[in-house]
Amino acid sequence: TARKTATMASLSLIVGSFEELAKLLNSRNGRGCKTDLRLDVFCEACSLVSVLFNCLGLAFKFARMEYVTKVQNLVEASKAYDNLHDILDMDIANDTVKAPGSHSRNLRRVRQGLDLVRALFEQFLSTNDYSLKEAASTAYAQVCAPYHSWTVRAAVSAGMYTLPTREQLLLRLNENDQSAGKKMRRYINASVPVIEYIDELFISRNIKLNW
Ligand code: 1PZ
Repeated sequence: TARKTATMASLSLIVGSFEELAKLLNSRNGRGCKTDLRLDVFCEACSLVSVLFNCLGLAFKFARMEYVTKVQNLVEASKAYDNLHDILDMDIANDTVKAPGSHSRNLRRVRQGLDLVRALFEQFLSTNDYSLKEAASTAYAQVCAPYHSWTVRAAVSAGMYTLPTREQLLLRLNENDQSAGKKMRRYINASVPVIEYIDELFISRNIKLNW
């Protein structure tokens, strides 16, 4: 079926696109300067990640919507702004960096999504004895919970009980323990420089990351 084909190579597609981003960030432009990350290229990689949410079941539909809507907002922004730093500079000029629905705020939230997946994969790889629920709970507590309201944290914690097993997740991703492990490790390595690059955009403009 279409859905099956769509999820077939999903992990490979995600990993490949983040490795491309990491490679771009490691390269220098013609003037020997660090390369800027283009918003449209970034959004394309981020869009692929949402496929993972299809494998987590109905309870995480809300989380998926939440993530997809914010990526979509950035896709819209990419029609007017070339690079990630352009939306920050624009929001700084308008004093709207943290304003609800602003591009910079959505960038911060999407960055949280990417980091959540990274933390989940770290937990998944750390031991075979961890259920997906335990791995996801730890990842969520590390990356997102500190910034979420009590209501959101309670809803997420209830949703954790509906997560599939490790085996079901691997099956839905069309992976086995070994193939998934390799790709998860590659995602971790490739996403770290992307996440650090985004953090540096905020920090270098004197914006703290405590929100
Ligand atoms: C693959 C990872 C599985 C682990 C499961 C953990 C599930 C996390 C559920 C997150 C629920 C998000 C609920 C909504 C939170 C919003 O209040 C905030 C603030 O939004 P704003 O006020 O700025 O409009 N949104 C966020 O913090 C965005 C967080 C995105 C995290 C979810 C994305 C996961 C993406 C990966 C897809 C697999």
